[in-house]
This record gives sequence, C-alpha cells and structure tokens, in this order.
Amino acid sequence: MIIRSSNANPIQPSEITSEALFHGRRDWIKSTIAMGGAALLPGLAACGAEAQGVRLAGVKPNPQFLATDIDKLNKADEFKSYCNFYEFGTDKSDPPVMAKSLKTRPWTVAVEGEVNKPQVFDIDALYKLAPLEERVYRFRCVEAWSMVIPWVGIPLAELIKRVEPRGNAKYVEFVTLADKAQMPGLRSSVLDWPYVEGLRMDEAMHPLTLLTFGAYGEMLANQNGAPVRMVVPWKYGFKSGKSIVKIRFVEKEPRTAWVKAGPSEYGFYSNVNPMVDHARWSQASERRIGEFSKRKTLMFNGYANEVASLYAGMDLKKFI
Ligand SMILES: Nc1nc2c(c(=O)[nH]1)N[C@H]1C(S)=C(S)[C@@H](COP(=O)(O)O)O[C@H]1N2
Ligand SMILES: [Mo]
Repeated sequence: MIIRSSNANPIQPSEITSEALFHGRRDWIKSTIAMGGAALLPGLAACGAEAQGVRLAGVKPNPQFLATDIDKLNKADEFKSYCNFYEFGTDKSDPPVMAKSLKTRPWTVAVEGEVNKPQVFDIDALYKLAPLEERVYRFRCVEAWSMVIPWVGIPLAELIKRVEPRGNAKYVEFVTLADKAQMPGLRSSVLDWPYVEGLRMDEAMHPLTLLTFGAYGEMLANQNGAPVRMVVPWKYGFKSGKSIVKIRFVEKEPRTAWVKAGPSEYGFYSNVNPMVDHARWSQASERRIGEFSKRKTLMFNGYANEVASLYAGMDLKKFI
C-alpha cells in the first residue's frame, strides 16, 4: 500500500488542505504541495463544545499512509452524519444530534497499569506529544460499509514509549467516557458500559495505529469521538473506541464491550477478513458510503503487507 517514500515525493511540511481540495489522490498531493507556504491556521485555543470544527495547526500530510487504491475521499458531511456511537443512540443519525452537547474540555486521559511512568494527560498536552500527521485510511465497519477518511493524529506508539510499559504489559485497554448525564444512550443496555476496547501490545505499537484528534484538518466532531479516539485501519471500525478517558496496560486480554455483547459475532481481534463471515452476514464485500455498487473487501482492509506478519501462525477462522 505504500506508494511513495518521502524521498520520492518531496511533499513539503505544510498546512492541511481544505475539504474542497480533496478531489482525488493526485489533486490532494498537488494541492498539498501548492499550499506549502500557506499562512498558518489558528492553534488549539478553543474549548468546550466550540472545539468542534476548529482547524488544527501544524498538521503534516504523511504520504506514506496513502493507499494505492484510494482515489476518492468521503465527504466530511458523510463522515459527520453517518455515525456509530451507541452512547448517543443506535441509529446512524442519532450521534450527530445527541452528541452536540458533549463537553470535551476540560478533558484528561489517564494512562496507567503496567507502566513505569503512569500519567494523566490533559487533552491539550496530548495533542502536542508528537507532530500531528494527516493520514488517509480506509475505514471498514463490521456492518459492511466503508469510508475513506483523512484522519489527523499521532502514532499511538509515541504515547506508549513515554509511559514505559513493563515486560508484563501484554495488552492495551481503551476505556471511553460513560457519563449518564451527557450520554442518553447509556440508558439502554445494548452494551455493557463503559465501551471498552483493546489491542495486543504489538498491534498498539504498530505504525498504522493512530491516536486520533481530528479529521479533514479539523478537530473531531463530537459524534466522531471528540476529543480523542483510536483508529486501527486494518480492523473493523468498532475497535476504534471514541472519546477515550483511560488507557490501561494490562497482562490479560481485555474483555471488550463487543466481545461481551456477542463473542461468536465479535472477536477480540476483529481483523477485516473477507474470508470469514460474520455470524449473520458475509464480509466478502462492502458498500463504500456514497457509492452504489459494492466493492470487494480486502484482507486486513488492504493493509496485509503491513500487518499480516502480526498474525503469522494464528488460525484466523478461530481468532476472529
Ligand atoms: N465509544 C464508542 N466508540 C465507538 C463506537 C461506539 O458505539 N462507542 N462505535 C464504533 C463503531 S461500530 C464504528 S464503525 C466507529 C464509527 O466511527 P465514525 O462514526 O466516526 O465513522 O466507531 C467505533 N467507536
Ligand atoms: Mo462499526
């Protein structure tokens, strides 16, 4: 999937392009180069609900994470209006309305467990741990729809290095906000709240794994998991927990919300795999939001070259 090294394609550090410029990969690259000297955009001054829609400063497109078959980004409107965030309702159109009032400042993320340097990060410090990158990833929901999104974030590995995991830290658990006062969906028992997700340590350290603060050059909208979420592009979308408040390093495989809800349907690994059907539907194809005909689903969502080695020797029909 890596099509260009930064040497072969010398994109200058530049501000992010606006959504209107995202017509295609080539246009995206051209416009990015053209904007090399564009004026700086405002920084991270916003707070409260107003953080939504604020442009992120200092974001550098990372052309190494631009899949060869990505020819068209989804529209920001599609991304913001078709959402899964059960804390705000189970309908795709619920979170854009119900999450409006989510308070994303002040916000802290506690990083704890089997680490030498447990820390509580203020969200505005977390942004600054490493340079913000823009990465265009395919995103595949277990429900067999997909999108192509220009995310903004930092490699999760940057955070992990700083807290110094101990030898017995084998997994990372992500705990997301569960606040009844703000989240009407918690009244439903569709999931066992809080929404918990997890990764094996090598998955968490993988360069594709992105601690994500924004998309389309802006801070995440509340319904998309503000102020911070995970993006793990070779796994079904539910592995990418939204509105994270705690990251725990643990010895045993975390019991995740979806595994608890239906272990025969949602495994811990949840790697995108067209060869293994979901208990109730095929995973062989998907509908890209905005398109009519279906596309074939790619093994590991198209990231096999990067991640297949993580699962060498594992029976992927068993470890779903
Ligand atoms: N906290 C939390 N995170 C979550 C979910 C959720 O219900 N709650 N849904 C997941 C699912 S199923 C998907 S497909 C993605 C959707 O992300 P998007 O709506 O920003 O595209 O978020 C994931 N993260
Ligand atoms: Mo999903």
